[in-house]
Amino acid sequence: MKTLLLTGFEPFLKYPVNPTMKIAEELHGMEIGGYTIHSEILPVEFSVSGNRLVEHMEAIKPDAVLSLGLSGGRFKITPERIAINVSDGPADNTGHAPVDESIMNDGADGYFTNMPIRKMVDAVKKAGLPAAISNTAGAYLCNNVMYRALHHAQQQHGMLAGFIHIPASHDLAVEHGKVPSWSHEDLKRGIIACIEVLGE
Ligand code: PCA
Repeated sequence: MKTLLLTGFEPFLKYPVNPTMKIAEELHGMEIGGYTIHSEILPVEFSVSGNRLVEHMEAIKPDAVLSLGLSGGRFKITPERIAINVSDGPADNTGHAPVDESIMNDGADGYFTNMPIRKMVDAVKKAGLPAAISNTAGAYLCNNVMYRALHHAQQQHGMLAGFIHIPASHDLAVEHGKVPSWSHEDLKRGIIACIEVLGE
């Protein structure tokens, strides 16, 4: 059985709930598509999140690493195509707001995911849920973590790495008041459909 490192994020900015956290926690220990899921929750801190993810990759030595992030306002499940070597955006959970910083001075400008994102999108749609490939993960923590995972995975031959942004859950939308939302069960079903593709 292969191992999949699955990560979710803590709440951040104006989002008091992060649905990726609950999905990651609930899938921990499950077997999906030939992978045993090992979940970890990442902080939303530029100086910590990427390093923490790489530490988990080194400790767990997974065959694949898939990170989940909330994209409040999106209304589909969106596997990301590319991570760029930029950190720029609003304050993280420590108050740090980078402006036009590089993630890694010696890193490539960008990395394409090596996960089968087209097949993931098709599988989510087949499960009756809206999905699309996203061509930008932004320049905030999600892009940061995706970039670090792909940078590290390149040195571990054959390791798959990818990122999926998901919409708000209903419980977040009730508290937030102004984001489109999905049920937690549908979000989780969509992510399971994506992971099943990895086993094909
Ligand atoms: N979403 C943020 C960071 C944490 C999260 O869940 C992002 O899209 O960058």
